[in-house]
Amino acid sequence: MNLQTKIASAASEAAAVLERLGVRQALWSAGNRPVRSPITGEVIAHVQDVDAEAARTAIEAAHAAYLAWRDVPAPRRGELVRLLGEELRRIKTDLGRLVTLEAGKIGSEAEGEVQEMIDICDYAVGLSRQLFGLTLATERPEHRMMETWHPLGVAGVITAFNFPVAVWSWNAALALVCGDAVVWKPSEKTPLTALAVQAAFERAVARFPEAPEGLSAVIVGDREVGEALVEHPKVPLVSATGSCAMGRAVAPRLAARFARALLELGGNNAAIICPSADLDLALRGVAFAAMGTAGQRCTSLRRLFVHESVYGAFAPRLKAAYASVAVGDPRVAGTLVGPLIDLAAFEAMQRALGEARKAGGQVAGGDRVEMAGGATAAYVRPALVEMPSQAEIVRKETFAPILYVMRYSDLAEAIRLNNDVPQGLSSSIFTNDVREAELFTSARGSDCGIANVNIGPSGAEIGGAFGGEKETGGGREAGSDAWKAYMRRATNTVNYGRTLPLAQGVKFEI
Ligand code: UN1
Repeated sequence: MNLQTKIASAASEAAAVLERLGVRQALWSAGNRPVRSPITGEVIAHVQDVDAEAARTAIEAAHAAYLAWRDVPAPRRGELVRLLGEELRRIKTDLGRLVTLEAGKIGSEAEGEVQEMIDICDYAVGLSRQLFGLTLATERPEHRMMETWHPLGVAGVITAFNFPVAVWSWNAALALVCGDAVVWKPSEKTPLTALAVQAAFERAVARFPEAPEGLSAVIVGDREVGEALVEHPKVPLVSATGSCAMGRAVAPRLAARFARALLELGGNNAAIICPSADLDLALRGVAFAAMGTAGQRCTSLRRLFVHESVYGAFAPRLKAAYASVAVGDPRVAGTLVGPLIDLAAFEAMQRALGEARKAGGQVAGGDRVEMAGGATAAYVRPALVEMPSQAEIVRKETFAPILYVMRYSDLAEAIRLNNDVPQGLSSSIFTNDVREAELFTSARGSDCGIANVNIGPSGAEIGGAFGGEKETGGGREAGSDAWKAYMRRATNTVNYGRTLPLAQGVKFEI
C-alpha cells in the first residue's frame, strides 16, 4: 500500500520542462485555455486556442507544403524523420516528464510512450525505402501492369489525452515518409506535450532544408477545430483516436465527402485464463493490462474470464494485487497507478460501479484516494468487480481502472462472451494448451484486431498493425502495411508494342 499522503505542486516543474523542451513561453503562458495537471488538479499553463478560420489557414499551408514535399524522394523524406527520431532520443526524459505532468502517467510508461515514438521513426526511416508496389501479370502481349504508390495529401490527425504524443507519431512518421503533410489536433486536455513535439519537429526541420514551410502543424482548440479538419476538402485522410461517440460524429462527415477515415475508437478488451495457464505469468499480465495507465488505455483489460477450475486459486491473488498496488503521485518512484485524467473520469467510474452493483457485482476497491495538495485530483484505487454474468454495464467501455471478473466452464462460451461486445480492439488468452491458443487466434476465435497468447491485451509494439474491428472503427496504424492508408495507389498499364490489343478481347476497329 502506498503511504504517500501529500503531493507537491506541478506548475513550476512544468514551466522548467517546457523551457528545456524549447517551447516558447508565449505559447503556454498567455492563452485562453487553462491546462491542468491531473497530478494535483492545478492549472499549470494557459495555451491559446485557434479558431476554425486559423485551422483552415493551417490546412491550406499544409496542402501547399504537400505539393512540394511529394517531389522530395521518399528516402530523403525518411531523412527528416530520422532527424526527428534523433531529437526525440535527445529529449526522451524531458518529454516523458511532460507526459507525466500533463497526462499523469508514471515515469516508465511516460518514457515508454516516447520510446514508442522513437521506434516508429526508426520504422518509418526503413519504410521510406520500401514503399513498393506490385508488378502484375497482364493478359495483353507487350504490356506491363504495375502499381505505384503516391503521396495522398494532408493527413489530419486527432488524438486523445491518454497517448498524447505516441499516437501522433504513428501517423506522422508514416505520413511524412509517404509524402504527406500533417495537421494535428491534440486533445484539449493535453496540448502542452503537442507543443513540445512540434518544437522538436521544428528543430528537425531546421536541419533539413528541403522541408517546406507548414509541413506539420499543431492546431490547439476545441470541437470547431476538429470539425475544420473533418470538413476540409483538402484533407483526404483523417486519423482519429478517441471514443466511439467521437467516431460516430466524424465518420459520416468524412464519408459524405468520400474522404478516408482511420478510426481508433473504444476498446472493451477481455482476457481468458484457461485451466493450463501459468498463473504467475497471468497475474502479472492481468495486473499491468488492467491497472497500468490507471485503466486509461484503449487497450486496457476490462473483462476477465477465469476458468472455474482455477478461479479459487487465481481470484484471491488478483484481489491481493488490487488491494496493495501503489496508487499515488506518478512522480514518486514505486507508484504504479497515477491519477485519472480528471474528476469527470472519476465520476463516470463511480456511476459504472453503481450499475455493476445493481447487476449483482461484488466490488472491491474503486474508492477515492485522498491526498493533501490534490483536492481536485482524481486518485482512485483500481476496482475489481466479480460479476455473475456479462451484464450490460460490462459491455460498455468505462475509461477507468475497473476489471470485471467472470467464471467460465467452456472455452467456446468464453470466446463467445469475448466477442459479445460492440467493440473489437484487443484480447488475450492465457493457456499452455496449443489447441486453445490456436482456437483463440483462429477464424472461430477472438473477433478483435489484436488477439494475444500469454500476454495481456495492452502494450502493443509498433511493428504490428494496431487497431480493431466493429465499433473500434476498423483503422490500422503503425506497422505492417498500415502505411498504405497514407498513400494513393495507381494501377498503371503500359503498352510497349505497336498494336493496341484491348482487354477481354474487345474489338473496336475504326
Ligand atoms: C491507446 O490507448 O490509444 O498497445 C493506444 C498499447 C499502446 C497503445 C495504446 N501501445 O497499449
